[in-house]
Amino acid sequence: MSTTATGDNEIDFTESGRKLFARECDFYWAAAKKDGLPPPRGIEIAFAGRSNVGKSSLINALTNRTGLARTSNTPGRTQELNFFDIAGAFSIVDMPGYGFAAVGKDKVNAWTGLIHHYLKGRVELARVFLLIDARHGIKDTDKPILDTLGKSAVAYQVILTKSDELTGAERIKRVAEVEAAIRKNAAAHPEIILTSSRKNDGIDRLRASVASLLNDRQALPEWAWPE
Ligand SMILES: Nc1nc2c(ncn2[C@@H]2O[C@H](COP(=O)(O)OP(=O)(O)O)[C@@H](O)[C@H]2O)c(=O)[nH]1
Ligand SMILES: [Mg+2]
Repeated sequence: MSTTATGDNEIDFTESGRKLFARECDFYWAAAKKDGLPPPRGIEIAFAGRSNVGKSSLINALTNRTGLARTSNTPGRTQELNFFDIAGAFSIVDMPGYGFAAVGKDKVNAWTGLIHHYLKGRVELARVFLLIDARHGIKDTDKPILDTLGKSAVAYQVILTKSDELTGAERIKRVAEVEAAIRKNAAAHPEIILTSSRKNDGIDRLRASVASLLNDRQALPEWAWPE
């Protein structure tokens, strides 16, 4: 359950989150270069993470689609920032996966440049969901993006993926470890969400977190307001 404190009351955004993601989702823009970003049309929420972390699978699970974001077994295939309109309410931005060694260095530098440019300068960007594979935790390849997020004004929230691969005890240990690692960073949202796209675990919680964020920004459409 994701809640927002409003005086004495806690609002439950679970149903709001479900409604938000049950409507149309449409791809509308791909940006491969810094000067190729779309004209602003409202709040953007970006998904970032290492190649193969399960980002496309998570976006598909969130939106109840099978092929919205392309999932593949070939790491490093998504090379642009892909923008999706969610119910006319906000945009999801699927960022290129980083940390994939088998592509050329020039290409890696170009992607890194684009990612960092977007994270640092985009006014519409309300939050970055930073995906971390629950099996591995935070790795050295995650450090550059953590540094950038720490320096930019945008808040980020860690989402652990593939939780189905861990036992209950391993999950608890991993969450505690990642919490400890980000605790000192003011830009980090303290709540870590454990997810499995495969088992549909944590998906409602993530949707609720998005609804709560939109609500904070006065951008939650009336049709998705909590009852
Ligand atoms: N066990 C498990 N595997 C997953 C899950 N989500 C994705 N995967 C697998 O991880 C690989 C990469 O997934 P993909 O969504 O394409 O990752 P991306 O490169 O970050 O977009 C694929 O083989 C998926 O089947 C999950 O929730 N659990
Ligand atoms: Mg992908």
